[in-house]
Amino acid sequence: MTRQIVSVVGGKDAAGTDTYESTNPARITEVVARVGLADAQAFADACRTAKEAQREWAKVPAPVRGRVIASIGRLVEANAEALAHLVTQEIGKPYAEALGEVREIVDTCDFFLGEGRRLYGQTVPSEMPDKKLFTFRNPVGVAAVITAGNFPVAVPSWYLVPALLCGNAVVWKPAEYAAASAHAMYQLFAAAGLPDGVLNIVFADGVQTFRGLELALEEGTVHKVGFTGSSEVGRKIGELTGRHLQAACLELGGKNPMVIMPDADLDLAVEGALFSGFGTAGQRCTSLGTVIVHESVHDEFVERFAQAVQNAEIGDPEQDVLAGPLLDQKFADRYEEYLTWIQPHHRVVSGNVGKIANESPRRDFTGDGGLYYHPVVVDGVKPTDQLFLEETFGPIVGVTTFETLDEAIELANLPGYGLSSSIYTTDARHAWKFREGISAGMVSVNNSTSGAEAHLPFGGNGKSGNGSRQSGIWVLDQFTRWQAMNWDHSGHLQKAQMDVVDI
Ligand code: UN1
Repeated sequence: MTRQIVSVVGGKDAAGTDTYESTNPARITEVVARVGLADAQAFADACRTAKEAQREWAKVPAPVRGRVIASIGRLVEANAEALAHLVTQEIGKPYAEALGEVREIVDTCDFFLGEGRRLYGQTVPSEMPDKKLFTFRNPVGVAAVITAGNFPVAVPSWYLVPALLCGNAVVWKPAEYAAASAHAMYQLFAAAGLPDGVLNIVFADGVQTFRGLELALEEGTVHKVGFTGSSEVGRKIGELTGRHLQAACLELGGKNPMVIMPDADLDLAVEGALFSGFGTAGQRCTSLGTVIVHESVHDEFVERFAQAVQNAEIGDPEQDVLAGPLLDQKFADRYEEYLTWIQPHHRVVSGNVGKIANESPRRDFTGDGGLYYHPVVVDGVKPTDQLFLEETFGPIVGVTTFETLDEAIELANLPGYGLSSSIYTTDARHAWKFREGISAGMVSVNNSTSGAEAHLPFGGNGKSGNGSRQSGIWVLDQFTRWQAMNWDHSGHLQKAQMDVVDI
């Protein structure tokens, strides 16, 4: 049954001016939802509605807001399977992963419900007697949250939950191709007792969203932008918000390296590379980009890795598979472009790269016309190759070699992203050296590049973001502004730096 969904602003459905069809990538003729799309003015109006609602929401004591977050967590948990099935149907994420993704919303709520009873400020000593200094966290106001569809519910919750807990209102613009999943999550959040207008969901295409955001920033109705998506769009959002003297929270792409030392446990490394590279069909921002393997273990690693990839189950995401189809037609088209980056000097050790052989690389594994591709492993990648330097959002992993750890670290940093990274080694000294040298926001030792836990700081540097961090206590700095207060009870004017007590 096709769902009909529209934006919800101030608790009311808002009809769209255009329609988008969100389809099931495992059966591309199946329309999951018909989505009414808003225009720029409607986006800006939603921000105004949010601003009004935020005034009252900020007055609700933080522990009470924490109780609402607790209810959201319970509601999501009670509806986890239905939501996960919808995610699988709409974006083709294997069901076990989709359930894990829903679990991540609950984890996020579990963390922040208690933060409602902390949200600590500080008492700070003054340089003068009879004077007290304090700090407070104030909400920023309205957060405009623009999210991708590869994690259609968990990653949005990383913004929504802390933003709401801190006393902000939110206008959330999810990816159109994941609209039904986002709408279902919105309904669970709304049912937990959020006052109308505190959380709003607006469906719009990229152009209208950008214009709407521009209008809202000019009107002063957006005070923080959270964006997860490509580095290219992130740069535009960063420029726009920068013009309004705001720093957006940007979570962008990655070209995440995995270094394999000669002393690594190769079984573990193969398993890690398989999941990092091809879980979620390689469509996580934390997915493995390039394996940087020591030349002494290169041949053995590549042979075992290629074998593991050949044996991996790709197919119906409702089944127990490593990967399902790509997210959406747009992503499949883009992925086929990335395949053209494969050069004659490369050695394709797994998968089918039909473009080169003049045939489609798509593989109809289930016979339902899904957007499936066989995972590709490309050996002999050079540091000057596009395949080495740029993100390839999809099931393709490059392999290159190194001689010294210093060289491996240099190679790992070379593409200029800085989201996730991994090293496989049994020597702790190598792991510590890698941690210090890698410019990534996240480092794994003997583990996948993907699969960060929901209470550690998540985020990247360079082309992966502007240093902002989500999750855990660190995200509080995105959704609150510090306010410093001094209170003098000496009964006379004490001047800082001028009336300092001598001893
Ligand atoms: C993303 O792809 O945008 O660390 C986020 C991970 C997941 C989140 C990925 N928890 O792989």
